[in-house]
Formats: sequence, C-alpha cells, structure tokens
Amino acid sequence: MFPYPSAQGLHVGHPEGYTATDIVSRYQRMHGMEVLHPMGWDAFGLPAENYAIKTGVHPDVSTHENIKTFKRQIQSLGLSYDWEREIDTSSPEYYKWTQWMFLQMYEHGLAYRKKARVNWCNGCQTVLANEQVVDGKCERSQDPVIQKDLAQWFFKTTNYAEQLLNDLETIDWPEPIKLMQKNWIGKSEGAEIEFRIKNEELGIKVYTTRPDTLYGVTYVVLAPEHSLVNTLTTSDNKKLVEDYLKITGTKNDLERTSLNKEKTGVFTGSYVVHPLTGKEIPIWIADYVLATYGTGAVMAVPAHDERDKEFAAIYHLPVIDLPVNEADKWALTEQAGGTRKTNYKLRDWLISRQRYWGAPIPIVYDPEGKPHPVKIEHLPLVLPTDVDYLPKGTSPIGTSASYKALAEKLYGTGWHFEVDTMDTFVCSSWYYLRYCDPHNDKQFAAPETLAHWLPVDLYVGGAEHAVLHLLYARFFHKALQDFGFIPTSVGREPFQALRNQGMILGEDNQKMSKSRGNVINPDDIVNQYGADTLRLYEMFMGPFADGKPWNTKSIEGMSRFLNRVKKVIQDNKALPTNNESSNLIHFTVKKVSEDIVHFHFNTAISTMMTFLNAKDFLGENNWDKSAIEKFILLLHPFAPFTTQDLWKELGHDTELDHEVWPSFDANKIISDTVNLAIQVNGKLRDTIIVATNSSEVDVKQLAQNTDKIKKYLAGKQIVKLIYVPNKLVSIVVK
Ligand code: ANZ
Repeated sequence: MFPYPSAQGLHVGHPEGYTATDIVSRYQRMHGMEVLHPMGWDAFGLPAENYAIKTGVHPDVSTHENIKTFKRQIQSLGLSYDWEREIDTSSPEYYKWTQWMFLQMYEHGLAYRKKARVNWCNGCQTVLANEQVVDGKCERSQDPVIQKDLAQWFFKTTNYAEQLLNDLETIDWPEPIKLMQKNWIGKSEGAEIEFRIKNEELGIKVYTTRPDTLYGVTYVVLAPEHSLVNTLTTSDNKKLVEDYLKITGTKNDLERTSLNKEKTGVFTGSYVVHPLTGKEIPIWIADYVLATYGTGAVMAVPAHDERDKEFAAIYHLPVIDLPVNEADKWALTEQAGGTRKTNYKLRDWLISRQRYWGAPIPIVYDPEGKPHPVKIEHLPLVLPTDVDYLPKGTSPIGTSASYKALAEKLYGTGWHFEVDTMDTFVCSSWYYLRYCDPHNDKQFAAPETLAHWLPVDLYVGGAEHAVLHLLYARFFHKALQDFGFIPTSVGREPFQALRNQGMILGEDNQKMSKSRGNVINPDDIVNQYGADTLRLYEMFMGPFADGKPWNTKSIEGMSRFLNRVKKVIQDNKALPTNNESSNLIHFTVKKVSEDIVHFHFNTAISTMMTFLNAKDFLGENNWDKSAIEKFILLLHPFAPFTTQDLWKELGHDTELDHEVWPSFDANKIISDTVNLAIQVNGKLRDTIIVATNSSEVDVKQLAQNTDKIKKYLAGKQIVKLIYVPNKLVSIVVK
C-alpha cells in the first residue's frame, strides 16, 4: 500500500511492510521471475490543506516537499522499487484518469447526485462516507459527526454488494478482514410484510428477518422520516409528534441505534390490522428505526427483540410471549401475504468533499443547475490555485475566479463547475492499475499491460483499511472490468493475496505518538546502525502480523549479528569448496525459502542465526565456500547492502539480485536441528542448537566451548561427560 506523504516523514511502521515486499520481490527475482515492485504517493488529503490554512504554503508545495523526504528515506532503506513507475495521485497526469473514471461511473449509471442525510464533520468542515465514521466520530479528526441534508455525489457500490460478498471466497486474505467486509456488506435475508391501516386504503410495509415471530407483534414502528408519518398522525397527537421529530432530527444513526441509549418514541394515534389475527395494533414513531434500512418500518416483537422489549417496557406496550419455530418463517410469510427479501447494510459511497486538496469532480452545471459531465477532451480539469482555503463549509474552489471563467469559456455563460472534490479514497481505488502503464497519456493503462501484470499477487498494508480502501478498490476493479477496461483474464479481484502488518509500538508498549515521546525515527536508526540492521530488526521483532514493541537492545543484537556475518565470511573467504558440505546449509536453504513464502521472516532470520552459530561450533570441516555463498544468497533479500559487499569480497562482480536462489539437496537434510541442554553439575547452564545428526564427538566439543559454559569450566577438571542424544550434555566437574 502506498503511503500518504505526511510532514512527519517515514515512521517505523512503513519499513515493516516495505521490507516484507522487498524480501519477497528479491526472492522472486532470484527465482527468475519478472517482478513489478512499485511505489507511489497517495498525495491528496486534508493535512496538506490544513497546513496551507495555517501557514499559507500551497498544498502542492508542502506535499512535494514531503514526497522528497519520503523518497530519500525510502531509498536509504535499499528497497528495490521500480522508480520509473512512481506515481503521484495529486499530479494532473494522474488525476486526469481519476476524473475520467468518475465520468465512466457517471456514463454507466454508477455515479449520481442526490440530496441526502449525510455525515458532516464540523472539524474537517466536510461530509464523510459511512466508512469514515467510527463510533459516531470522524475517523480522522475524532470530532463528533452530525447529520445534514445536502446534495452530494455518490458511487453506487450497492450494485456490487452481492459480488463483493461472494468473491471474498476467491481471495487469499486474512480471515478477520474478510469477516469485517462481510459484516459491513451485511447481507440479511428476511421478508417484507404489509400491515394494512385500519379504515384506510393504505398499508405499512415492514422488513423483518423473523417472520416466525409474527404472532408476537404488538405494535408497529415507523422511522421519524417515514413518508407516512404525516398522514398517519392524528390531530390529537400532532403536537407531540412534531416535538419528537425536532429532537431526533439532529441525532446520528449511531446515537439512534445504540443498544445502551434509552429508547424514545411517540404514538401516531393510528392503528394497523394484524395480517394473521386481524387484531388492531398501534403505530408508533421511534428513532431506533432507521429510514435508510429495509422499508424504514418494523413490526415490533417485544418478546423476541431486545430493542422492542426495552421500548415496550418504557411505553407500557403489551408483550405476547409465544413459542416460535424458525422453520415456520416462510410459511408464515406466505400466509401474511408477504414476500421474501434480501437487504444489505452496505450504503452507496458518498464521494463529494467540501475540501480543496483533492481531484475536482468533472461535472459542469448549466444555468438551470442541471449537471452535465465535463467533456473528456477538457480533462484534466486542473485544480485552480487562486483560492481562499479558509473552510467555510463549502468547497474552497468556489472562490476561484479562474475556475469560474474556465467553465464559461468552455461551456457558455452561466455554466459553472462542481466545486466539490473527490474523496481521496477514489484516487487510491485504482492506483494499482496505473502502475502497469504509468506514462500512458491515451489510456489509464493499456489492456495488454493490465493482462500482463494483474492481478496483484501480493498486497501488504495495515488492517485499518479493511472496509475503506480495500472495499473501494474491489468495487472499482469490478466496475471497470464490467465497463470493458480490465481484461477478463485478470479476474474479478484486484489483490489475490493480502497480508497485514502488525503495528510497531513504542518501547513502552503504547502506540507511538509525539505526545508520549516514544516515537522512533527510522532515519536515526539508519544513521546509527545502517539500513540492513533496521530491515533485519523489523523483520525479526515477531510474527509479521502481530503488534510488537520496539526494543533498542534487540536492535543492537541485530547489529552484532551482521558484524559477525561479516567477520565469519571474511575469515573464511579463502576456504575451498567441499562437496560434502554440512547438512545444515541444506536445511537452512529449505527453511529460509519456506519461511519467506509464508511471511515467517522472523523464523527465517533465526534459522540463519542458528546456521552462523553452528558454523562456529562445527568447525571448518562442515563449512566450505559453497555453504558460505549460499548463506550470503539467503541473507541477501533481508540485508542487501551487507551481502552485496561480501559477495564482492568473495570475488564476484555480479549483482546478487541477478544471482540464482540457492537450491538444497533433500537427501542431505536427514533431520532438523535440536536444542540441547547443557548441564554443569546437574544444573542447566546453557543451551545450544545443533544439527540432529551431529556426531557425539562434535557435540561434546561444542558443549564445552560456549561462552557461558567456558566460565563454569574455567580452572576445573572434567570428571564425567555424558551425551544423551538430542536431549542434553551433562558435564561433571570438580
Ligand atoms: C421482527 C423481529 C423479531 C426482528 C425479532 C428481529 C428479531 P438485520 O439482521 O440487521 O437485517 N429492522 C428492520 N428494519 C429496520 C430499520 N429500518 N431500523 C431498525 N431496525 C430495523 O435485522 C433486521 C431486523 O431489524 C428486522 O427483523 C427488524 O426487526 C429490524 F425477534 O422484525 B425484526
């Protein structure tokens, strides 16, 4: 996943994912694969604009300064990116195609403008998509989100709800991410049943997933926004209903549906007739029913539904406790004259933002206010620079005289462009496509380049994008393929395999933050220890997907490991090749290869450490030039700088990236390694790792020579030395 080039520069979380894909890329290249390993910048977004508001520095200037820093930092880490394919979503060459994609969505009926109740963040002075509201707050600024009625642009993600759900089965993604997407899409299978209104030619349709509870319905509830609210409110109840509507108007969905908020509501004065029993049932209005889900009306069953139960208790509504049998669901639906219905929680994606630093929406309004698509030959519709950034709740582009003049020049007097920009998640929904053909100015990418490279084999990033970027990109991929722009051979999914990196915490086990003062700057680590140490350390910290705290001591340990690698190689570079070389190198090649493929970088590194230690212990008989060279090749993807230097010292002038990944002889791997306990006078004093097939003589030799054991033996006489194969060495001294 490409980064947002923030002013803070790279943080230590970035190299974690980047090193992982770099290791895999180098590994695959050494297998002769053609690897596309790209990098780019998710460059539009609010922080640059907020910075402009504060300092007057244009976002284009500050963003490009930030990009320079990011690029310098990333390059210092030895990440083997193809910089020829670098992309920047804020460049007109890129957002021309973001705008073109908006137009494609529009032409195909997947982009539309609608007045709707939308999430509004006062802090950011813009609307937000549902995915950007977390626990009723703006996911970015943490300000509470309120509801406003505004005309906004949407993408019809709901058209793809079923495919977005079903195709999850076809991809190799972490199960928790798949589950979050599944829940977000929220497929629900139930029934729509009509309750006729007493003495009227009208009915209220409800959506229920539990038609089997029909006999327990004791009242019906309408959402406050339901179209029948006025019609059904009797004159006696008018005042109470009006007052109630005023109160609920400002609440957001979370406040309304939260289980621990007290339920409120009001009686309309009207009744429906139960479709099975013929009994009269009161119609209430309550804001725990949402207008935007199902039919905006529910049949309330206080005996079986928690919210209904709570509501019934407050307003003294009857509860009918009845035995229910889920198997009766569809029979009862039919008896009540209802129909089966599938609903989804997923809502269309609101993409308009009242902010400056984004891709302008390519829509032009005629003097009557009717929207028209901007002509393709007018793309890119370049973001004007003569704007007043101060947030006013309307888009800053609205203040641009040049933008106004351009619309009139191109389309006629009285015409004006849409002044909202697109959610930056639109830009990042298709960037992986652009990497295939980044300099094409006729198409976003030529189909043959897409067919050649896609789908993305491996995608790595944080889990926080579960229902944002990762859902949007899947939607884009499917839509663009349906429009005919992505060859069918690519498949229906953009990212075949996804791996999440765990969060790197501060040394205090807390999230790194300026205010806690626990932030580690990767530049400092690179300066002090070198890039290879940082790369190795981040891969060694623990399982890739786990959260893990930073530890300065371990970084020093990693630096010592690399120094030992250098020393051992330098000391042994004159060794001849011995075809009977140690079994351990064969085992090491096998294990490191498998670990890389499975993203077990930490155990790959510990396997290499074991090998190096065993070398010290096993002595030169089992250590030859070919083993040394294989070891260097294995370490190369992890520590490219050190290994390239050592490769030279070994007399090679080739690039390691172009060397062939070492092979192993399965017959030579008789077994794995074992951990042996070493006791001195019956007390455990150290452990060593040896190949299971090591000879007794070798093992006894090794056991006496570890740094710790040497201390216990110093000045003493060994009276007994026992080796229990694969378990322990017991030394008795006096
Ligand atoms: C009667 C009933 C009895 C229900 C029972 C549930 C349990 P999901 O699974 O989320 O689709 N409902 C329907 N429309 C609603 C709306 N607009 N706002 C709030 N609640 C709504 O849940 C569907 C259930 O949520 C429906 O089934 C309805 O309550 C409620 F023991 O009908 B049920």
